Amino acid sequence: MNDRFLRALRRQPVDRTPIWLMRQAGRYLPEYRSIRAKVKDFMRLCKTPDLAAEVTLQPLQRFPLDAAIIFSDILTIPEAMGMELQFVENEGPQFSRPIRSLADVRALIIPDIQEKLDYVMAAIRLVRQELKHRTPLIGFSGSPWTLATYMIEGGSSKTFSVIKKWLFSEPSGLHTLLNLLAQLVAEYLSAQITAGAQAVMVFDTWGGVLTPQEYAAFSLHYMTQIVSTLKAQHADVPIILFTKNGGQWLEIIAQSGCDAIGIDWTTNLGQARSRVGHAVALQGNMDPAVLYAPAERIEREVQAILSSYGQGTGHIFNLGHGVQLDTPPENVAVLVEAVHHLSHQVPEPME
Ligand code: 1CP
Repeated sequence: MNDRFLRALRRQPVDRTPIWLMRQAGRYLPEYRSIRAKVKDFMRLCKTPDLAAEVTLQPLQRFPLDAAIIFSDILTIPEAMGMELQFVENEGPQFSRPIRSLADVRALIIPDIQEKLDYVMAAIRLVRQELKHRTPLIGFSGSPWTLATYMIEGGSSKTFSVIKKWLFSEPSGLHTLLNLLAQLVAEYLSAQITAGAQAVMVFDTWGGVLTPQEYAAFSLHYMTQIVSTLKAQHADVPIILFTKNGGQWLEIIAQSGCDAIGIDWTTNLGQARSRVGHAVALQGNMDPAVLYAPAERIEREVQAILSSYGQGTGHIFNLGHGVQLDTPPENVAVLVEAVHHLSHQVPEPME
């Protein structure tokens, strides 16, 4: 079995740096677009396990990646809580009735995750059957804070003014929601692990819009709660936390008990490594826009990132955020190939 992704997460010796990409399945792949042409409703695709499994495997058929990530979305949880969700073409997700008060929070359904989100577990079981032991499968969720931004703003936001107004004027209502979400996210990730996910990742896409103090209290606090719950149930399953724009908080994120931290391109990887020491592995951090460049430029960037991390295990190559939808697939092939070639390293002695 190709376990270099799991080994790097545990900071065990590897023959070369493992690579997978956030949003490795999606619109930049013609085979994904052809499925989407048939299944117009994005949530329908997520809720049909055969199709979700097929889409999960598409990038692995094209590129020799070291991990698969289950095809789904972070907004499955709010939808299971009774919030009506629509994906509007080119505008992203929209909730028809966003949460605007404590009464709205109290009116949310507390779903039986196993039952309501069984379609995700079914897709995970299918992918594991297909993959056998070829590559590990990652399960994921949004962070409580990131989920709350969509639930309260009603969709994507640039200013986050509705949720921030709530945060600064009536924080206890927001904490009630975040607490509930933390419990559900832990339950959801635990169910994904039971279904076959071999590592899990929490996407805190919008934690980086907070002040340091509010980041600790409204985002990291709840992710730490999730890590503790999961570690009590599945001690051996690695957990990756990714706060986009969270580079200044690596030291406190590392104290959450997670196994790895995802970092974006605004943080220097080598400096990040010296700041966290041996506490955690690091995942990242190429700017997805490098994939618009000619092959030589992509290769140069791969070399720079690998050199920045330096010798030894504990690095999982990835982008600093998802693959952009107008990325040429050939350039992804160049990237994966470059990581394979350039990262051969002498294994460190066994600990
Ligand atoms: O086909 C389409 O047009 C739908 C586009 C799309 C895709 C491909 C959406 C809608 N979600 C997904 C899949 C998805 N979403 C994955 C698949 C696994 C993979 O290959 O990586 C994952 C991990 C997500 C997670 C997700 N959804 C996040 C966190 C990660 C990130 O990119 O920051 C967020 C914020 C979402 C919300 C969401 N869902 C879809 C879109 C377009 C968005 C983002 C909207 C925004 O920018 O606010």
